Amino acid sequence: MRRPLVAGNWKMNGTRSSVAELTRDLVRQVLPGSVDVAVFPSLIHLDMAMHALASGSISVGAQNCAEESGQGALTGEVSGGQLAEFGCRWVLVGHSERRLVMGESDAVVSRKFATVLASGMSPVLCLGETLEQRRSGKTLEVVLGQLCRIIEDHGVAVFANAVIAYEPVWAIGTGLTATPGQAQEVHAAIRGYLANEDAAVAEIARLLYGGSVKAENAAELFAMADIDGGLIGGASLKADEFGAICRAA
Ligand code: G2H
Repeated sequence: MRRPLVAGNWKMNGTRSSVAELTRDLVRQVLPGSVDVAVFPSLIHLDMAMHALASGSISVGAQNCAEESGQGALTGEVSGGQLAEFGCRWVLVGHSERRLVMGESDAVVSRKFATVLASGMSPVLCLGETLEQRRSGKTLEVVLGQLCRIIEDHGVAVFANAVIAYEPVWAIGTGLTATPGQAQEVHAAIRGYLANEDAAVAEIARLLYGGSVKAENAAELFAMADIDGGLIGGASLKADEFGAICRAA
């Protein structure tokens, strides 16, 4: 019933020539009509990617945005309004690399989430625990705590227009993937948490899994009841593999 979404997070990768090659090869992929597909290039490659992908069904999002939606004196920042006007449909919010490396707090993530929505785009809210937190049995406390902050600030109804990506930090770029059972357990807890607030919203909210998803493990992850697609990092930089992941959704 929920339409799957497969999103490719290119992170800080790519050159003009590699992006030209990747987008050319993505356009040639046979993608299922039943799946939404999106890519998230670096800001400097957004324009190239949008033009190259314009003829197909792949939408484009940004990996980050400022907390503000307008324009003004904020050197180096790009606002939600600017990204929306540029043609972005989605923005990643709260990716663990930004939480842990850039020090983005739950408060910052919450303000960015609101800005993305107010600008007319859909946030992809990333949640996830570190290895230490998992080992000390705090996975659900951490993940649901991150989610709770957004619901407290903005209400649960926002998840009719926002996507959640569960990405265990220990599985990101490490080659370690959560087993389908481990991922499903957390996804079910996220959906259950949403359902306690609003059953209808919980039913339509799309929950993606991210963390070393590859062509070889995508199908078994996507077969889980509460996994509605994936947020794909490294494997999204290879058009053939990304296409195969999309076809597994
Ligand atoms: C998790 C994921 C994409 P990777 O960050 O967001 O990256 O698939 O490389 O683990």
